[in-house]
Amino acid sequence: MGLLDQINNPNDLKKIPKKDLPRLAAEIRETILKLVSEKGGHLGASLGTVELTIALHYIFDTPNDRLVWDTGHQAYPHKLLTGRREQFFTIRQYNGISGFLCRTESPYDTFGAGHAGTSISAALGMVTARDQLQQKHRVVAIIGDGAMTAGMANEALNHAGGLKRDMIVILNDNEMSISKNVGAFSSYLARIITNPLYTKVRNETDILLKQIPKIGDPLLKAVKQADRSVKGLLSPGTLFEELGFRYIGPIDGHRLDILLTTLTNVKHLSGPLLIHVITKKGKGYPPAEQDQPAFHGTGAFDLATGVAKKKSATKPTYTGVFADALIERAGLDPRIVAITAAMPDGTGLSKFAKVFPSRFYDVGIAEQHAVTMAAGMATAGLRPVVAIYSTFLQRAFDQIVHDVALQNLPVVFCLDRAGLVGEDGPTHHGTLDIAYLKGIPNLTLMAPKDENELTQMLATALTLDGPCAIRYPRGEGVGVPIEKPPALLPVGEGELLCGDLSERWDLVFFAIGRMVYPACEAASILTQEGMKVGVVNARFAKPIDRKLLMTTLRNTDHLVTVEDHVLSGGFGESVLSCVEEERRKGEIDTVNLLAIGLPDHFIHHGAPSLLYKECGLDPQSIANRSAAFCKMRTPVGRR
Ligand SMILES: Cc1ncc(C[n+]2csc(CCOP(=O)(O)OP(=O)(O)O)c2C)c(N)n1
Repeated sequence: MGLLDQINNPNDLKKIPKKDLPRLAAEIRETILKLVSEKGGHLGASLGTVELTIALHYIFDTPNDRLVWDTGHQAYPHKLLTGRREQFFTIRQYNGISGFLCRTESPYDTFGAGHAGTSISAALGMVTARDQLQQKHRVVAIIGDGAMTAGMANEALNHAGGLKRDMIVILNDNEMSISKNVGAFSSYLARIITNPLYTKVRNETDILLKQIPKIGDPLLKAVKQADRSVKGLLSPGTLFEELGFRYIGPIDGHRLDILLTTLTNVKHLSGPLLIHVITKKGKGYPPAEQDQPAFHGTGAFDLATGVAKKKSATKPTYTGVFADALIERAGLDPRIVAITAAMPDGTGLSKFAKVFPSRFYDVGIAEQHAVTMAAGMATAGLRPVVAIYSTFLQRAFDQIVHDVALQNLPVVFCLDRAGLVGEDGPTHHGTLDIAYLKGIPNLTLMAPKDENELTQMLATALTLDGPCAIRYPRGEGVGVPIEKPPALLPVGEGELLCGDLSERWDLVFFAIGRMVYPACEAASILTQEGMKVGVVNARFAKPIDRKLLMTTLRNTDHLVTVEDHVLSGGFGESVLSCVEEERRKGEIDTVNLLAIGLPDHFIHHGAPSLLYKECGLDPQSIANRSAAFCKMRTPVGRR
């Protein structure tokens, strides 16, 4: 029986002698590697936090002491040590445990996460609650150097340094975001790590720190004072200390002895502490250490070689098509620049960066800044394209409204991963963007039915004088040929895909984006059952093609909208309100309208096909619901 098999909770962990903990670390790594190589998942960050996680649960009294993990993708070792060993192999799968942190999953997951940069704010909230309720426990935020580039992490540091409450921030510094970390803060951390003089002082300070419980506070203060002044001389700066944190480190995050000693010694210190821990992404698995971006999140791979198992894609991905189309546009228009918020690979922009390095900006995990920076660029004559996943753009809502749309600036937002994304689950589904964007004046909102239309939409967006957003799904496109050059689309016009306007239909599908093809399939199922069905590709969620809507409504009594977005505030609601306005004007009679889309609850994780089926968005379900709707709403005499 291995050591890991004996651990059902952190109390079991504490029974393991310290000398055996490196063996436990090896077992945890082996288990994570087995899981991710077979099923895919987040690998690199979790391999990097193995020793840190063991040390934290070993020294702190979790869950009474609160560990607040940032982002959550590095928490596989935490899951293994906190009672989820047996479900571990279900991670990210339908009905399995989450790949991120989830309060409903375990009391050890003190705060849900998936988006980066939240941990210090959440931990500070817990600290203030603890103090107000006169409780006694430690609160520890664990945040990566990438997540530290997020605006809110800095807002929280600023607040915490000012409040001076007892809290610990562990900066898990592996010099990587998903790609290489960017920015001045990252360079600052790199200077701390690489300064040999400073490292020497740090080792001496470690020895002093070991004595801390015995020497008491006055001497500690003196030691820290001395340490601070020496650091001031030798290190590039004392940023954290100036912000009100005691800075401890940098320490080797793979040395359990150092981690255990440091955590034991600092556990009882008061005030805000920042422990700078150096780790390696992918630690212990050479392919992941060597290609850190590829093994951040990965599909199944061959453990011996690190080579991906996935059958190579047969169709181009939306991401890839977007990148190629943008490169082509940028070749024609030198004003075009591209911005990503720490997702150069995920958005496809790393390809753009290779072709146009001086026109590419990775701003770090700083979506708000990305949007306002784009607004500034647009005021000065550039044509910025901001590529941010639908879910992460939620952060920058006010910047889109206040800095871009209100000034009617020509910024193009490319929202990859719109709709249900699958295994990453509710933190990552892009199912709210139509709702948060459609109410913004001046903004045009499109969603392509396939990858060719994506290229047309991008080309069209870049001709507009105001802001525009294009939402498109994760993964492979439909496999249609891509026309070159892409045709420009008339703004606000959809297209009638099937159905003859000279005859009457039993129903018309008004579908948008990725749901257009499933609606066509549903239409052919119903046609085989003898119904007459029209299908419209709406293309625009804003403005809605009212003319086409009215034309089609003159041909039918039944309209069914289909979208991969929440119904509340979605495309169907916009269509409904157009129909209602026209009805009030007397333009049309009463229409039976059914909106098919996502329900008003958060959708869990799992393969996209399973999730879409569960939500009734597969072709057969769309057909069944629509047929039942028509039957129910058709007067008996006309059935
Ligand atoms: C708001 C937001 N933007 C982008 C992402 C995508 N993302 C997930 S992990 C990650 C990098 C995090 O880097 P770091 O905090 O250093 O953790 P590491 O993976 O290096 O351990 C990014 C950009 C996200 N989760 N949240």
